[in-house]
Amino acid sequence: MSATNHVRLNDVAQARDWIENARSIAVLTGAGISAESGIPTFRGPGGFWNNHRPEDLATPQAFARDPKLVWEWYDMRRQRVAAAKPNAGHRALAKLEAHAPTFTLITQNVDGLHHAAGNRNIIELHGNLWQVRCVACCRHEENRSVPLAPLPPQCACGGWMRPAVVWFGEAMPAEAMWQAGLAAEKCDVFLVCGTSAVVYPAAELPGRAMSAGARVIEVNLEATPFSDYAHVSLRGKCGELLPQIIRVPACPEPLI
Ligand code: BJW
Ligand code: ZN
Repeated sequence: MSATNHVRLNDVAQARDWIENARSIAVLTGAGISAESGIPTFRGPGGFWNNHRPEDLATPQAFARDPKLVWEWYDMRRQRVAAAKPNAGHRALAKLEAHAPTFTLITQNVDGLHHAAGNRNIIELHGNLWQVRCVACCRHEENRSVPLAPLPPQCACGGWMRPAVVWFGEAMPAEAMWQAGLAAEKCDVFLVCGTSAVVYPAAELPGRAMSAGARVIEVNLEATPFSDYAHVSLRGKCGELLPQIIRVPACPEPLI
């Protein structure tokens, strides 16, 4: 039995109805939405890399201890993402932005696949894989594509460069977090897609939206700590379910 068989048809219809009639929509995405593009999630099966848990590598302590090891993991991910394409889940969200009166996409992902799919109003809570930053005093930051050899890459000042992403224990980007909170509290539908909802402060956004009166719809292969609270929790793949609940009219052909 496929995971989508657990979805109740009337829940899909309810989610679709709320989305179609929403004036303001906010979406929170996590690694699960990119799984169908071939990008491994953090905590699911296949989440280990060379016997390391990703959570143990995404820390400033791990980088201070062994920058080469941390960079090898990021280099592998950068190469995979460079070869990846947005999937049906990403595309459905891009279509939704094009039709929703007000739309904000809040992502924990660093892979840039929402941009590639065509979304524009995106808040990247945990940074971006392509930005790198010097850890020495100069703090120089730049955009670097693959390949990055030799690892770890160095700044012109001689310091190590690190990925400009948010690791555990590091402060969140204040403006991005502020905008995300605002979008959560102002929307009438909040969609939570492919996140285990265990990493804070991103994980508190669905609750904030709900407290402010939004309908909250979760789409995930598995139950999460938030599933029991969501107004509708759909169990299945983002690439299959998002196109079902996002049924916006096709763009008319341009008249020439
Ligand atoms: C599918 C699917 C398909 C699969 N379709 N679904 C409150 C309580 C407890 C702890 C804390 C707290 N507040 C803060 C903390 C500490 C910590 C934290 O949250 N720890 C918890 C883990 C316990 N948070 C922090 O440290 C944050 N910083 C902070 O709070 O700073 C405070 C501060 C203030 C002032 C000064 C200093 C500090 C920072 C968190 C940063 C997280 N960073 C990472 C790495 C980013 C860079 C990188 O990518 O390398 O972000 S960790 C990692 O987890 C990554 C992800 O964005 C994040 C979330 O993971 P996600 O996306 O949910 O993925 P998975 O794998 O967990 O789940 C995938 C889901 O998809 C699963 O549910 C599957 O079922 C599903 N799925 N295929 C649909 N096809
Ligand atoms: Zn430098």
